[in-house]
Amino acid sequence: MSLRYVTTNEGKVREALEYLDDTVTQLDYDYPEIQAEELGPIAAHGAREAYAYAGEPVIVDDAGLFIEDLDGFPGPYSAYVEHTLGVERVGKLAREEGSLDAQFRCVIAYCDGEGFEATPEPVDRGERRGQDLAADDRASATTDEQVATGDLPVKLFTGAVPGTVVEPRGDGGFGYDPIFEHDGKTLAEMSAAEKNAISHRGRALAKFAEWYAER
Ligand code: ITT
Repeated sequence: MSLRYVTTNEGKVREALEYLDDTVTQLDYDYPEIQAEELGPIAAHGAREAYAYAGEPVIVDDAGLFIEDLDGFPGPYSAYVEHTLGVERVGKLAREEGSLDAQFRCVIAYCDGEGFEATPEPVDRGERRGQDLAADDRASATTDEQVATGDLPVKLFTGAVPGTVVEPRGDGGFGYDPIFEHDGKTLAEMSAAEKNAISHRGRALAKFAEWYAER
């Protein structure tokens, strides 16, 4: 059965190829995202939307930079902040504020319309709209699809890497890589393999790949 990696971000796909075989292909679809403080529910909702769109098994990948010294900013708003403020200006904050401890986090969310055996990895069961909502609420859900996909289980795989926000260095990777330093190097100064070996995405994908091989 084929698996689609649903993302608009080719940088993510390049990294994922080290963990997933070539039956996995990118589906360049910008699924609707909800707002939440944690990446898990955002990724789970996105996986349901992506599955409804693709009609075949999907993973989505939601990631964010959480600067601990700034109460987790920009966290789930990382894409918005990259596109508005820009990565260089987030790096400048580091110069002004001194060293900023941070974490990069990633959640890989898998949905294929089926249920899951219990494993240590959590399952998001959504709002269970179809069963729990009153008839009036169900009627007001915007589409039948929302009612149909709202309670699909989604399996979540998380990964995180600690680091420090610094002024930009290096020209590899993508997004916030030039300003995220781990163990003396920014992620943009690492080769793809070096980044994968320590990164939030690499850790989440390694867990996913092991589980998926058994499925
Ligand atoms: P999709 O939602 O289509 O997958 P996106 O780029 O919008 O693509 P996210 O919402 O997960 O993806 O990304 C959050 C932000 O974090 C965005 O600005 C990315 O460029 C950035 N980002 C994600 N993974 C990263 C990584 O490994 N290194 C540096 N920046 C990363």
